[in-house]
Amino acid sequence: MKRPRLLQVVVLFAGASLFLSACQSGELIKRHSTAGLNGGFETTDGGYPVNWAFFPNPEVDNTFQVVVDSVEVLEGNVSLRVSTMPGKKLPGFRSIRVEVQPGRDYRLSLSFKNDGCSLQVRRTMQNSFGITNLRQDTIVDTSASSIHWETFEETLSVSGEEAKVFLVFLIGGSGTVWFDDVKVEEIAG
Ligand SMILES: [Ca+2]
Repeated sequence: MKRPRLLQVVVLFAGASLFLSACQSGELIKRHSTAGLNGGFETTDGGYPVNWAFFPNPEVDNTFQVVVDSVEVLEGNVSLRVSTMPGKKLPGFRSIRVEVQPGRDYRLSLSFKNDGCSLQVRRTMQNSFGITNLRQDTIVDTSASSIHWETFEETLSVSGEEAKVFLVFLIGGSGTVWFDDVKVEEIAG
């Protein structure tokens, strides 16, 4: 009786290990407890801006490069530069969840400079548990290259059970995109 149980435990453990290693190789995130959204990409750890999740893991997948850039900068001292080639997965990155309050308005803004890629930015609203997606919109969808920084800005009215917002950036094609100055700020009412 004992042997099959032990086998089950071993199989379960092996399965869990595989799952964990798949998660770890699937994306890269360096966390920092006080950096917040880090939308200017100024706080870094080991060459990556903290509190942003990059996928696929740029240290594993060579079709996706992530660099903190001090040359093409809109805000502060650095921007985020990502370079892509067509690969198995559409590369991108995701913000942390920013807390917002129902009944209030927020100014959501972000800037980018595109050289050859297609870019989508999706905004997702979640409830306070951070597990239910209540509303999702594509707020940027462009393939236009530009030699200048482009800024997207919207007024985000929070309602109902919405309590958190996060952004997902998806980058297609071959080229380079710079990002800087991502903000979610309450509009004083
Ligand atoms: Ca910056």
